[in-house]
Formats: sequence, structure tokens, C-alpha cells
Amino acid sequence: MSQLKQPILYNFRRCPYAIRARLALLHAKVNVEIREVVLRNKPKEFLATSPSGTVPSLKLTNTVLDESLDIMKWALSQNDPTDLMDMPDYGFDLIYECDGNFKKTLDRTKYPNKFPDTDPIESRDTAALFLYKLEKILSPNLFGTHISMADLAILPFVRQFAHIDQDWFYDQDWINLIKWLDNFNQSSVFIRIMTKLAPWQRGDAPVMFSDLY
Ligand SMILES: N[C@@H](CCC(=O)N[C@@H](CS)C(=O)NCC(=O)O)C(=O)O
Repeated sequence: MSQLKQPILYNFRRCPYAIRARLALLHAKVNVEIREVVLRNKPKEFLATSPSGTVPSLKLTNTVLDESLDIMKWALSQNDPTDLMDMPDYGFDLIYECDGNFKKTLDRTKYPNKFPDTDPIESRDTAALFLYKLEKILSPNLFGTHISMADLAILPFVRQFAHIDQDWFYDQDWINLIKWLDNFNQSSVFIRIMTKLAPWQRGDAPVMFSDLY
């Protein structure tokens, strides 16, 4: 493989997996080239990079990180000035639960047409069990005042879930969860990494993460 000047991040702005990857990269102050992908028209360079054809995907000199959690861990292994990795192993259990059953039931709530055999309300109520579990833990973050990798990995999915039916979400008895999500949505880090970016096209001048955010 040829030497890359900078790692290349294939990205999709609204994707919760890509959001968590960008959050870690920004916290770690790791610079990468960022290429926004249109998922219905994936560029061949992206498909040649990502074995799964999913974003985020980070092309490094000798390897590709095709899982958002691996991108987070890689970024924070370079530099972790705010100690995001300082969390108990339970943080990973929560992330796996988020990516597993919570995301599964979130999708069945959000896209009822894709899952005609599943009742979206039942799925919503199952997803809510995970959120009530978080509600009990939050003080004000998952592990106290300190923000951890688990907070940043899970919040984009809670945000996605809240967007399905905001009236319903904000009507639930999960005060800590609402505060946690609202703080995240209003945080300068989140606002920065949600800056809009035009879709990447072959021949474009590289857009650097550190210039954009
Ligand atoms: N396990 C992967 C999942 C990534 C994923 O599913 N991303 C979605 C976008 S949110 C995607 O790229 N889907 C492919 C498509 O829609 O064609 C990760 O953690 O990075």
C-alpha cells in the first residue's frame, strides 16, 4: 500500500456511528482528511476502502478501521487529553448493549415499513428499557461529572431515538436522560462536528478535519 499523507475518514454527517467517530477524533485532536459520502451513490474509492460498505471507515497507511468503535479507540490511543478512556469496563457493556438490542429496537421503531412483522410501539417500549437503565446511572454523565467514551459512543443513538417522536420522548419520566441529551446537543464539540460538508468527489482538494471543525 502506498504511503498516505493523512488517514482518510469516509463519513456521513447524520450517521450516529460516524458522529461518535468524529467526536473521538475531535477530542483526540487527530487530523484526518474527511470525505463525505452519499450512501445512495457510494464512490468506488469508498467501496474499495470499506469492506462492509458502511460509514464511518478510516483508511490508515497499512490498514482500514471499518468499525466506529475501533476508530474511537484508535483516536484515543493517539491522544486522550480529556481522559475519555478513563471509565470502568461496564462502559463497554453499555456501549455493546446500545449497539445491540437498543439499536435493533430503535430501527424497528423508526422504520416500521422495513419491519412489517414487528410492532413499532412494542419496539419503542423495549428500547426505552435501556434508556431507563441509563436514567438510573446518569449523574450527570454515565460515570459522574467526567465525560467518558461511553457517553460519546451512546449519545448519538439516544439523539437518533429522541428524533423519532420528540413530543413522546420529552414527555417521559427520564429527567436525567433529557438533561444529558440536551447538554450534549448544545455542547460546542457536538455543534462543531455537525458542520455541513459537501459530498466528496474525485479530484476535490482534500478537506482536512482540523480546518473544518
Ligand atoms: N458497525 C458499523 C455500522 C456502521 C453503519 O451501519 N453505518 C450506516 C450509516 S448510519 C451505513 O453506512 N449503512 C450503509 C448504507 O446505508 O448503505 C460501525 O460501528 O461503524
